[in-house]
Amino acid sequence: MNTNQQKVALITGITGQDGSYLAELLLEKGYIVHGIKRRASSFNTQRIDHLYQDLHESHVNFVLHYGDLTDSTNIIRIIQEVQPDEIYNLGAMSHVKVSFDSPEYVANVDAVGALRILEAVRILKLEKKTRVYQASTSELYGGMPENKNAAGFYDENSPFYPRSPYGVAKIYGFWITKNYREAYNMFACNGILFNHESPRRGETFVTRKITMAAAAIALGKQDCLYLGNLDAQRDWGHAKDYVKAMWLILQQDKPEDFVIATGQTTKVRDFVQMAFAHVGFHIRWSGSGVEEVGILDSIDEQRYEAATGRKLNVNALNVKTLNDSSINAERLTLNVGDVVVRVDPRYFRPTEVDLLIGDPTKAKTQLGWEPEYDLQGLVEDMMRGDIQLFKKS
Ligand code: NDP
Ligand code: GDR
Repeated sequence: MNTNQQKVALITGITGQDGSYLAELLLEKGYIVHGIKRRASSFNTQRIDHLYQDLHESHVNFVLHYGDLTDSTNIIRIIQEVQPDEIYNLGAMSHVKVSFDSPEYVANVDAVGALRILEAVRILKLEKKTRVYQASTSELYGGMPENKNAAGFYDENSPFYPRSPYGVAKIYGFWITKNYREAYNMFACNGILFNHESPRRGETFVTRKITMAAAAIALGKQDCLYLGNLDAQRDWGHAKDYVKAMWLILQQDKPEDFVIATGQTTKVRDFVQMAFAHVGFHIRWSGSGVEEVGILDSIDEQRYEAATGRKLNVNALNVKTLNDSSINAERLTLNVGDVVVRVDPRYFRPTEVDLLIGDPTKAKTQLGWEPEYDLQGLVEDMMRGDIQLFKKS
């Protein structure tokens, strides 16, 4: 702790979805928050710009450092300077599909990066002071049906079987964290978090891709959404709830690993329907395999207007979505019966994780963790965010 008794946290991956929510949470709790950001040729701090503080002010609670998880010297130097009470290692190349394209890089960042953090704490003799949270993932389970528990969930005792270079790299992160805990008595913990989303979710993850497309199509700015496997099932929660669990994990008396999940699983195609339903669009599926399409079956006019603040031009069966002359009229026409979702096999993965569903019982009983959002609340939060985004742009 520093002289003011304020706790000091260091977050890797602070510019990402979880890093930004966690930084907000820790600042609210009175922490001094340090974050590591990568140098990029364009701005990558949009999610945390509202937290920025001028370093010339007398007391600063939020400090960013340039750094990279592939660079041990820089990790050691930052940890030495910051002397954190808690490190949250959230930095990662986190896209499962992209990990098939850059497997060696993913191993370097997601696997060896976790080691670099732990080893820096050990080299600097901070084992007794610094607690480490490692961002582990439900991808470790790989969705193997035979590895679920008797009740049909993945829990802290379920065996792992990763199905991507990302999952394989993260399994190293999981085990090296556990090993440093056992070998050096470090307070190092894994949160095995199932998928969590938000209006700040990266735009190429499936939920955000869907909510952005549903908003854009409803506002006449996009014609069609192209997706991969519509039948994949995920246990989706809200990132705001999940960062609370990260913090709770590091506040326990003993270092342990926890599953964080909702205990519900939903198909990608059902998430599509929920997102479009927010703007009053009912989607009907037709065809099969790569030929399957989502067709606009009907529009609930009241819902459309309530969600978008715009009027529909209803014209018997010929329904126009928008009545806004400021937008290119050719792109505005959308008829009931039009295809708004198509399958594109380019989004299929060489090995897929078909179904994930987690059992959060240990987190609920031991941490007292309770999520505030259900899936409907998550979808609404994301849709509201994306409608605002497209109305502004
Ligand atoms: P994001 O992809 O939104 O954020 C990843 C962060 O890591 C970004 O700040 C990114 O920086 C940073 N990063 C990437 N490469 C490096 C590197 N070489 N050195 C330093 N930083 C780097 O992920 P989320 O916020 O969604 O996830 C946070 C963590 O939790 C990740 O480790 C992810 O694998 C894990 N996880 C996520 C789940 C989810 O559903 N969201 C579920 C389970 C685990 P930049 O902004 O510059 O790209
Ligand atoms: P995931 O998330 O791989 O579970 O990893 P993602 O949203 O990318 O995919 C979820 C499922 O949707 C299917 N899918 C598509 N996915 C993407 N990205 N784009 C598409 O067009 C598409 N169509 C269908 C996928 O095949 C998959 O089955 C996320 C990341 O945040 C990881 O970092 C984290 O560890 C895990 O969640 C838990």
